[in-house]
Amino acid sequence: MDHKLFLWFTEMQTDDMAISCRVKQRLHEEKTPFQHLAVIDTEQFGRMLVLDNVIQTTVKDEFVYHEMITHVPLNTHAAPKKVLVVGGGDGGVVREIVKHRSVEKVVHCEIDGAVIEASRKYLPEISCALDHPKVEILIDDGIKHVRENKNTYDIVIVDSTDPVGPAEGLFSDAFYRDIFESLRDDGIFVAQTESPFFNRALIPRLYKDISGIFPVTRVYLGCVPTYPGGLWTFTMGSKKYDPLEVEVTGIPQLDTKYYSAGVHRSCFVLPPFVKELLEQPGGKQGR
Ligand code: SPD
Repeated sequence: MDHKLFLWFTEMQTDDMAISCRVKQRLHEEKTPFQHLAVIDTEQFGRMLVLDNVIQTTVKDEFVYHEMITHVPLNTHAAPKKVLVVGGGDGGVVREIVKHRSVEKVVHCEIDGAVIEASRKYLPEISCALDHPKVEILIDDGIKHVRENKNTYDIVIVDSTDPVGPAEGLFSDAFYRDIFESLRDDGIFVAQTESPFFNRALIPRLYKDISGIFPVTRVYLGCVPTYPGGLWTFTMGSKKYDPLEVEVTGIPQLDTKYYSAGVHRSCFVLPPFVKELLEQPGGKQGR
């Protein structure tokens, strides 16, 4: 009989639930000053970036997350020129931002340079815009950068890992206040805010913090198969523009696979169990 050894990567997504992917090849592994970093090639999702044993992005499903965290805020703003990305060392958000003609400058502030280097080498489809002439890469602490740059950005996108370890401070009220200050008068901020199934305490807490600072706060959804539960939330804080008031017929045709003018609208339609999360102490969604 012909036997073949199968190797599997398993992420414990909660204490009681895991995702497992059959591994074709282990491409890279290192311990950086901040985290354990691995790039593996899997049968189901292709090459995948894994930080501290948590799937960050895969070549097969990355487009959902990167398009949704980018185009929803950028198409809510009238003409975003200067954009800050905190985290997101794989470059997927940067790749989406440079599709916008109004953008003149992207500052990409990633604390762990090793993530950028590994992504350049093993995930070229995702990292391909990191050398774009509009992009400036800073290997620095995003919390410090935001604190030191007031009234500077039209859009701030926080593409973080989960709220444990190095990313914990990126989910704090103090950080959101500094982001508010770093934005221009009509600026918009968006962050990935985890799973409505498995982060049921976190989402209302973030919603309360952000809506205590920004006049307009909106939560929206995307579906990322490799993230716990698939359904994923993003939370937007805006000083002026409301994404629900965007004239969707004016949204430019971009080269996207998940985001569209219709999705710009539909992603804000929240199922009752998600709405209920936002109605916990912390107030209602909106202005
Ligand atoms: N549970 C994993 C959440 C990861 C969110 N950040 C992904 C980074 C992709 N650029």
